[in-house]
Amino acid sequence: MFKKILIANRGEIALRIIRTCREMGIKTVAVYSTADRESLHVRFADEAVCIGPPSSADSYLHIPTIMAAVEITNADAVHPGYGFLAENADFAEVCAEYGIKFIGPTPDQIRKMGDKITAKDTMIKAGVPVVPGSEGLLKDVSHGLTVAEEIGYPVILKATAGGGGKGMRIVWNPEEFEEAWNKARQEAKASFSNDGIYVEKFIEEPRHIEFQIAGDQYGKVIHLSERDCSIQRRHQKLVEECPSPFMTDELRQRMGEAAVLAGVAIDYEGVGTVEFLVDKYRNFYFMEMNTRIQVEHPVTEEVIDHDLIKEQIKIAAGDRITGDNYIPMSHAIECRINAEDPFNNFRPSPGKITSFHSSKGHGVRVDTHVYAGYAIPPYYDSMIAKLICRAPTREECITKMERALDEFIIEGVKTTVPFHQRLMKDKDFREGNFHTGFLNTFDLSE
Ligand code: MV4
Repeated sequence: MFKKILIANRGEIALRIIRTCREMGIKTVAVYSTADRESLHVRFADEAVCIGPPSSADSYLHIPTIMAAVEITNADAVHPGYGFLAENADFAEVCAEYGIKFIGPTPDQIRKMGDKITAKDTMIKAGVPVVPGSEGLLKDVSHGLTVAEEIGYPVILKATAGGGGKGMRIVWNPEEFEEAWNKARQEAKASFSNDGIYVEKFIEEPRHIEFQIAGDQYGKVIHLSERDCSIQRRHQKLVEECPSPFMTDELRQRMGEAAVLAGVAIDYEGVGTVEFLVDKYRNFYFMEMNTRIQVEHPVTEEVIDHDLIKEQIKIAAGDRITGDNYIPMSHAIECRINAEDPFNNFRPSPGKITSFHSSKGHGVRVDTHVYAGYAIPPYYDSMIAKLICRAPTREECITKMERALDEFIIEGVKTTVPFHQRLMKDKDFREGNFHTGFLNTFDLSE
């Protein structure tokens, strides 16, 4: 087992990883920017190294400084958390060159899933269902128009270097195609320095249902059931839950099998997520694979009663996975509490938290790095807490969430708590009647 893990991250996930390391008897090293001096991950780690100024590019994303911190503290492994360097194949490669274990998949696996065309092609070969579309990149506009005609409108243009919604364009008819193509290429080139574009059938009003998987170093891959992440706004998830209200035992069987096939196809090592689009007929299609621990991992932890960070560390250390696929034993919902003003277009609301009282009680979990007196820096993401509730049924879980939201006190900054309170009362939400476009027509004032 590792003796000392450096956590190349900040905020709640850094704290989350430190907690598990302590329980496992592993020493921890925090890294922090000058904006995070007062953060709890700095306080609770065994050691802490300042790695630069507030700007992420000069601190949490700056590989040479992080490797220097690894070297001076003698860490034998790095946990990247999510965001920042978590899906940076070059970072994983540098770690390998230094003889440091990167807690996550291999650089090759990260690269394969980072390029969306390669990922899709890998899935086709593995027998995982994908959305009908172009085979590989589009050569030019006329190639795109031909493929679009074949699969039928509407279609969606996507950047092969994209993901998470960046660089996508929906095209409703052939007349719109050329302009959409030009814009998609420009955007992709500017954002990713890669203007490779592909096209696929646009699935209308889909649900986003993802499967948590885990693979060990000996080729065994299992799934740990699904998370429904359809409640999103501009590709930012706000609520995640398991089981998906749309799930059936039969669909979980089929999707779970496909998720495991996806993992086996790349000999996946570590914990990862296979994202699917699911249409109203319960057809499902591979969308992307995330090669990291995700923000919403507590939902799975609650319903299967396992510590996923612990599993991740054990897999990285060479342990074998012994169990079989997991099915949920209860219901869990996570509400992301962001320092944003939901009544003002979710505008970020950084600043000092003057008063903080976290919800508590049976079946209530709060993952957070903030406390009364903490100042939320304006440089990073605005998530300040994850409120996770667990109960035997979805109805009880929503009731518990309403109670937990009502007793959460956060003063000094605006938060998304009122949004969640309104959502929990929504008839369609309560009936499980929603898709990824749900929030486009959701009115907070109602
Ligand atoms: C799609 C789609 C419909 N049809 N692909 C958005 C994020 C990126 N991972 C892929 N996304 C989508 N791809 C086809 N062929 C709709 C979306 C999409 C979406 C997906 C999941 C969650 C929220 C979304 C919001 C808008 C669009």
